[in-house]
Amino acid sequence: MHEPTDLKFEPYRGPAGGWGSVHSLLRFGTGSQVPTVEAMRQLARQNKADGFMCVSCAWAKPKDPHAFEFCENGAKATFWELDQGRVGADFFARHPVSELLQWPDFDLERKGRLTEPLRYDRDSDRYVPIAWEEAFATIGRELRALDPAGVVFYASGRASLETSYMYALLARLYGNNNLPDSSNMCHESTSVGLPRSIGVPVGTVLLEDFEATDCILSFGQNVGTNAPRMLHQLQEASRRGVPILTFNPLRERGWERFINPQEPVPMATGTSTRISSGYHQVRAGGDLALVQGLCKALLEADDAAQRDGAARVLDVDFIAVHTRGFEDFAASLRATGWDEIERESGLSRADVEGAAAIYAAARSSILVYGMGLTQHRRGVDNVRMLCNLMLMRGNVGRPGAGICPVRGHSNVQGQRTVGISEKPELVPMDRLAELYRFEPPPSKGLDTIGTVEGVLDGSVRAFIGLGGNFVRAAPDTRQLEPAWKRLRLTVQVATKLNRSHLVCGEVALLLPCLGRLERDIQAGGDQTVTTEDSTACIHASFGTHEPASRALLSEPAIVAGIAEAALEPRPEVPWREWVADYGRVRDAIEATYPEQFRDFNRRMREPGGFPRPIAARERRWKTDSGKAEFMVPEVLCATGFEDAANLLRLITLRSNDQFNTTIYGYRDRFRGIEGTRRVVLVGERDIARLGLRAGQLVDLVGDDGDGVEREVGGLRVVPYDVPEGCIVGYYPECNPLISVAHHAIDSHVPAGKSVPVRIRAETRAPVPAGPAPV
Ligand SMILES: Nc1nc2c(c(=O)[nH]1)N[C@H]1C(S)=C(S)[C@@H](COP(=O)(O)OP(=O)(O)OC[C@H]3O[C@@H](n4cnc5c(=O)[nH]c(N)nc54)[C@H](O)[C@@H]3O)O[C@H]1N2
Ligand SMILES: Nc1nc2c(c(=O)[nH]1)N[C@H]1C(S)=C(S)[C@@H](COP(=O)(O)OP(=O)(O)OC[C@H]3O[C@@H](n4cnc5c(=O)[nH]c(N)nc54)[C@H](O)[C@@H]3O)O[C@H]1N2
Ligand SMILES: [Mo]
Repeated sequence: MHEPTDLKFEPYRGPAGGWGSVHSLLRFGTGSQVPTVEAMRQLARQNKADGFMCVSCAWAKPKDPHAFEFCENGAKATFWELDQGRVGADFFARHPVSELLQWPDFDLERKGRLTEPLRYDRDSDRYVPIAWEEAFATIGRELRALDPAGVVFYASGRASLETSYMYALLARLYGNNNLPDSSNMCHESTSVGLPRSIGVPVGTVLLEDFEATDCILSFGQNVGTNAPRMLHQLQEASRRGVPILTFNPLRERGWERFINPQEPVPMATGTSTRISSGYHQVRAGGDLALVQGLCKALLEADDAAQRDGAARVLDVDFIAVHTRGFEDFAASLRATGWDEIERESGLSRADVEGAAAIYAAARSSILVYGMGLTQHRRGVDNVRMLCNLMLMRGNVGRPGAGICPVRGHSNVQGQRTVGISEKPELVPMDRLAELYRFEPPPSKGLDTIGTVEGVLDGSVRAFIGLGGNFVRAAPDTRQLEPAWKRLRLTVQVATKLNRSHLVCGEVALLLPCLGRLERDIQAGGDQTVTTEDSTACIHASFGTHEPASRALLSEPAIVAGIAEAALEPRPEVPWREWVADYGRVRDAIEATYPEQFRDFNRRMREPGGFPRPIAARERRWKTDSGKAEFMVPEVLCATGFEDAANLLRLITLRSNDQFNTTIYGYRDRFRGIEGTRRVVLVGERDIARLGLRAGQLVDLVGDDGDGVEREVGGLRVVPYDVPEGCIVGYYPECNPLISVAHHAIDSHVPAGKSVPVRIRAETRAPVPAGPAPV
């Protein structure tokens, strides 16, 4: 299996949605992912109160869903899980692991669903079957022999609240808080930044706020690909005449135009709705300067209003009653020159002032943002700057207003809510101690960066993965893989085969689980699970599809199996009863978090989900000072490195044909790139300046100054509309370029949106075979 390298590039002229998305779905998966009658039946249940919650993104699910409440990518995720292909012992008998390591990500997952528990047999270099009981006994034996400090329990954001609660408890009973999750690579800058500014780790916006808002600001999020159902709220707002301002280095099609595939007239006539009314191509890492500029323009407009006796631009009452630190922030705004703002943001003063005037004219504004802000060296500051902008006009804690981080995995926010966290202070340890009569481990656990460092230096000895593709999603892939093979134990709980499963520790187990769409029957009958969306609403999810194999266990059953094998039994923790009836796990969650999950088993069935109480929504500020806090930025560049001649800021991002490391195909429709993912997008001026030509093969070379050689070779240059000095490549192919040390301050999110690299015009890469990191 080889990675395709033939590039077809043709700028896409269509809108997001429309027939393009219908065609894309119809041509999806030429093999075993073809939509069947059963797949269509499942799609009709997607994101409905009596159906299942999409396994793709975490966007909110409305109370009154459309007939088809899914998007192109949500449907792809559904088909992907309903895959009719099967990967069992016979597959591995044909393909040794060393061969599979040469396969691209696409071909690994495309083979279908994993069907039986497997263990790696080093002599034959193959995965071979193992009975569940023996698998659990092996894990139990290994865990009992290891020092808990060196064992990591990773979770990838898809597992239910029930599974997550049990998993976090397993780690703590075992003796550590080593509970990193995908959030550590994702919105952790949010989880660290928002509490400092507004006292809560999650967004304050509900779906209904979109109906009441007067202005929407978007920063660093690609709605058309990564949260397409939000386009319904955006389209409705745009039709009401609500200004939508987008700040993004790339012109992402979803923020430009949309045709709702569920509306017959626009579909027939091809009339799209304009989404953004203003589009500003900020430099990668330029948002601190940009937002400083927006805030400065507000302050100057407020000065003018005071001079003229006009209505104030700042919400002075809100600032006085609810915030702290405004004077210092205002002083920093006055001290910052427009020349610096223009240079760092790459935008003109007139553009920034124009955008600020639109924001100032709106009564209530919503701000949405994504990875373009969190995955920078100054990612936490980025998030706090966005809060500054909202606080100046009192845009937190009232209808139609608020801050809205767009979460990634479908239950990533929920996993944190029920205890998957390396930070003990975020978990009600007293409650856990009381309920389960043990002493929870007091010290901070390993996050993703800590885990990578620990694997590299040998202090981490075992890795349990509840889903995900850690080795591929993490930074510094090329250093990580050889070190990973020295782990004593690797356990991967998964639905489909990926590269992380092939980088095996001395003892390696691959445990296949039920997917969320599948019927889950336990001793107590049919089971339901729950998830939390980006707006902190909790939903029930029922699987009805026939499981991919009879040998699959549910995730709660696997967690319980490991727990029973690795821990001393204690009557307070009824693992078996929990597995028999997940309602009992929900009772335990409610007992642990009584305010958040009051009456959980009943309310989980409410259409649209039930909202958890979020203090900032009610203008209660759970910060140290009891007020919302303005932050004074220390620097105005988020990259963490100095500009230098020919040093470029590499943005690593997703195509329209992938879900994280799951590659659905080689077609990034909205960007017009087809046939290969081995590309680098470069602006025309940089192409000329660096003496490159379109279609040329080049290498990217990391420039971290730590002496480690980092390169990704054989990428084709695609001329693309990006700001000067910024280039774009795909995640995860470019991850070998990211040094593990290049992460956000405090939140430790790998800084994948401004990676310092150079382009080497003479490629040294042979025609690439296999995925980038080998
Ligand atoms: N179909 C699909 N859906 C997904 C996913 C998927 O892979 N596929 N992944 C899920 C997950 S886990 C997550 S976290 C989300 C990710 O969803 P997004 O947050 O949209 O993540 P990215 O694709 O990485 O795109 C980041 C966006 O930020 C912009 N950007 C980059 N650097 C900067 C910057 O410095 N400033 C600004 N203002 N913008 C910048 C990029 O141009 C891009 O539009 O989506 C979730 N949903
Ligand atoms: N350079 C760069 N790196 C990045 C990013 C970036 O933008 N740039 N984004 C980061 C972000 S935002 C994230 S969230 C991480 C994602 O990192 P991860 O969450 O670790 O990776 P995924 O690709 O989402 O994991 C996919 C695998 O999950 C398994 N899986 C799917 N469904 C289930 C299920 O129901 N149960 C179980 N047990 N397993 C299942 C399948 O085996 C599949 O192969 O990557 C991060 N890495
Ligand atoms: Mo994510």
